[in-house]
Amino acid sequence: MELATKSKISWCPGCPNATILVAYRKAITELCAEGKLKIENLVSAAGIGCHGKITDYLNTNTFEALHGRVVSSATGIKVGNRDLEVVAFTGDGDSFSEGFSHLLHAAERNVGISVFLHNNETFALTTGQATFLSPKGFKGPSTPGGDTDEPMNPLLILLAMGATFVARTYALDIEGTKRIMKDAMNHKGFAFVEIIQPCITFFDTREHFKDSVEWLPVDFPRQDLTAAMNKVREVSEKTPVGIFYQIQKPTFEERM
Ligand SMILES: Cc1ncc(C[n+]2csc(CCOP(=O)(O)OP(=O)(O)O)c2C)c(N)n1
Repeated sequence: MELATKSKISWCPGCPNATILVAYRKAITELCAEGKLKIENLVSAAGIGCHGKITDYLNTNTFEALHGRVVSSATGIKVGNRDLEVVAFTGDGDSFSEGFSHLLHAAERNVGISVFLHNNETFALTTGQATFLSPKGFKGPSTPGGDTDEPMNPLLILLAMGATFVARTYALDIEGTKRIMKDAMNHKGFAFVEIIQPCITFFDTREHFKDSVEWLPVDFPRQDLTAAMNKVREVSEKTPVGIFYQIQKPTFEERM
């Protein structure tokens, strides 16, 4: 199965968007080999931004949405044909600044799609402005004196909205990212994965994350909402990755 296209990769050399692409291609290949996915049933959708170029490099069905509208577009695709496996790639600007309400309502309704957030904590394609996920003090063209806001906590918000699968991974850990992507795509219901994706040009956090990322213990109580909320709120030197929460509930398309 050839998942590459003829398009020339135009991300900055070394950009972790490319490792997300590799992890996703591996996830698709393995899911197809395991008989859990038919390639003709897969739709890879993306929003606008550097992350959105991923659809150019994927020989699957693809959909490029307007800025901030990938989750609502993916919802429409899923509701239109429930046999499809729909994956929505988004950026922190794309879903937490521009298209926030669409994301919240899809989680609340438990739409059966997977949302993969490339969290580089900045609007990268437009040269590094602050988003609502940028840390306090973040300096960029829109905040030359430093962002005065505290960042939102994306996983806490998704847990509060009722997402039935909530996970985090690190883009430069290709095997770990692939594993989480497969689990998300196998999940029946709304799966949200924050992928920490350092922007090597406008906000290079690789030094910080290379030592701080730490997998959750295997016995982490995944069905305990309070435990998940406490874990994603923890402030420490370490950044926990793994599946924080997973439960089963009727999906939006089932209830329709
Ligand atoms: C409605 C609308 N507003 C603004 C823009 C300009 N714009 C294009 S890409 C982009 C930044 C995207 O940032 P993010 O979603 O975080 O993705 P990244 O580039 O970091 O992957 C913006 C603001 C647009 N295309 N459409």
